Amino acid sequence: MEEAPSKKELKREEQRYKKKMAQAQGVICRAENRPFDQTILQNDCPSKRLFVSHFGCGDEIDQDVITSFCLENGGPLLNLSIFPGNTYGHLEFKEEESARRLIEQAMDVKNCVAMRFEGSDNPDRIVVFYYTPLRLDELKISEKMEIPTAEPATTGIIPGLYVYEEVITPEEEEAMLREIDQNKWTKLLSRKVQHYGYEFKYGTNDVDQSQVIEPLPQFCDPIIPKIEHILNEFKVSQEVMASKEKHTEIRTASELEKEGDASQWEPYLKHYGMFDQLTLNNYAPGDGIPPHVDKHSPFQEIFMALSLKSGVTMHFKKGEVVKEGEESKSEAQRDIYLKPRSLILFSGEARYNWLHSIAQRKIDKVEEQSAISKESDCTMTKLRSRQRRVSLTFRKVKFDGPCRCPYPLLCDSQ
Ligand SMILES: O=C(O)CCC(=O)C(=O)O
Repeated sequence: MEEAPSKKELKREEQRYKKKMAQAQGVICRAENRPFDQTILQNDCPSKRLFVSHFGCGDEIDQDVITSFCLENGGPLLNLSIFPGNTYGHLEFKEEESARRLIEQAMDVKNCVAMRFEGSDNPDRIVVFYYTPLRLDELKISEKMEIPTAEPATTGIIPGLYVYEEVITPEEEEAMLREIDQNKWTKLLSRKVQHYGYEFKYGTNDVDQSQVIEPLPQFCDPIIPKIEHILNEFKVSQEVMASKEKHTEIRTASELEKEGDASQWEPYLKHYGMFDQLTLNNYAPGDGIPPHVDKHSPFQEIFMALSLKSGVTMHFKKGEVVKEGEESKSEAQRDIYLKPRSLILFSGEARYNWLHSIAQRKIDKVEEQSAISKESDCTMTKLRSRQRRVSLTFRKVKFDGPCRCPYPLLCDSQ
């Protein structure tokens, strides 16, 4: 049986808690640059919003431990935001009652709720909670982090964009990078590149079609069967293919199944063949790529990009919505977070009518549903530090004349 702590030990523990509390209050009030009583509320003035402080480095483990603690000791959460490199975060319960329950259950010292940080690498750590009247969007820390909030990448988030996660294992990812790094990187303004198959020509953004083609390099071996499997889902319309004047429509097998008749469609791969041009981009944290569409006429409709090592927010901006006899402009924009080892496939509107880019930043902000909370409306805002990211863009060179896509605004042929 564990011995009960002595009076002296309890006193020491209380002093330690008090010191942590005072430190946390000081850090929050200084960083928020507001008077104490507008920043932190006393325990007899409850609020459904709380500051949480002293949790460690603010990584995903911290976020999960704090989430579990809040759900168990409080109730359903609406949002929990922690910011890497900052020692405090902000959370909001659905109901004030939940915040009150957490404060009451875990209160050790007046005006302070402290939890032992079990699950972290430092189980001795004490985490402190305070009521606050401030909403997340009122915090100075949020302003400092003025970064667009990205949504997790999902299929259909933009028409024609498909997303496939964990297409390779972490071991395959490491092995690919080792091989890739044995080859020479060419330095551009804000990233480094390698090209395979046809050489990519910057300036005209196309390829030298007369150049002798090299097969895709061996380091692609783990991903090629996955790409084939994905491309096998795609079909092209025989009817439209027969007419050289029309844009070739593309559908997936499951879309055709829903629509009814698949007999007039043939496999995309059979018609166009496997990708034959590959561009590698190496981004250090802070690097990016300016807004662009992959030039329409030199490449077939479908292209794919694989992310290695780091996730990143990709910004998409819609060109123009083209309607018959009418010119209308749309400013539609999406920020989409691509996970490492995920593959995105561009087709249709996403390929032809949306510019994509990566902003030059070191941190991305992602809002996602909590995997821990059963509540479907509990969102977690996470700041993710970028690491080195290497992307592989697979394209198929096109020899059959100009592009006839229905999006002339961003088309080099129309
Ligand atoms: O890094 C990426 O995922 C995108 C690369 C890209 O847009 C390009 O190579 O044109």
